[in-house]
Amino acid sequence: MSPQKLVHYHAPNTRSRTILWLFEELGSPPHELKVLNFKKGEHKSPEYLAINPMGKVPAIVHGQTPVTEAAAIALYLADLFPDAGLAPKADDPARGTYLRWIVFNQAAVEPAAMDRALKREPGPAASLSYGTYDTTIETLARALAEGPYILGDRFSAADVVVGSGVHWLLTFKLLPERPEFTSYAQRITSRPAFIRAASKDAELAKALEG
Ligand SMILES: N[C@@H](CCC(=O)N[C@@H](CS)C(=O)NCC(=O)O)C(=O)O
Repeated sequence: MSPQKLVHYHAPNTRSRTILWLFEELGSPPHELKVLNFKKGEHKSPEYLAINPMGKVPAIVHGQTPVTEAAAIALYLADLFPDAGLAPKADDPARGTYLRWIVFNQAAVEPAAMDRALKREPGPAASLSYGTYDTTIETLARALAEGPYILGDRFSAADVVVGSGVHWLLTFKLLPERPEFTSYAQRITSRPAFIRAASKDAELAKALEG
């Protein structure tokens, strides 16, 4: 357990829910949750921009160190709390697969799905980090085909990152309803930690509205 103060900057119904879920999977280690009210522009305040100049959530601050980007935060926290067993160690043969799909989610799946959603002309496949939407989706489907998790029987923080993405993209119909995705999403969203995080996020959203 880390003796340094840990703060999670969050806003409901955003990518920050990935980190809310991760904290639940980690067994809720001591940390402070700071909820930013987007409607009031709290994510663009000078104080918050000093933490994340992008004015986006999620972010964490551990001691004096800010960490932004959901995937980097997930990697950081899973390593910080090794007892939860969500991160293969550096000398574990599963580490490469773990890192690979977390980064693939951010570098290929997210931009491919966004270009598709916004009907943007993606440009030449050879220059794009994701190549083509179809190759990206096929590659992701293969990574999930064997299952039940990205590392086989072993649930890891990679499933929190990739699972959040798959769930979100299926919800917005940005992924085809292939069994590789739908059955994975079903497994992921029925986890008690996922359900706790979703209900906590809904409560936070309600509190902000009220
Ligand atoms: N690349 C970032 C993206 C974070 C992001 O786009 N967050 C959105 C919510 S889902 C946000 O904070 N939007 C507020 C804004 O940009 O004004 C990550 O993966 O953490």
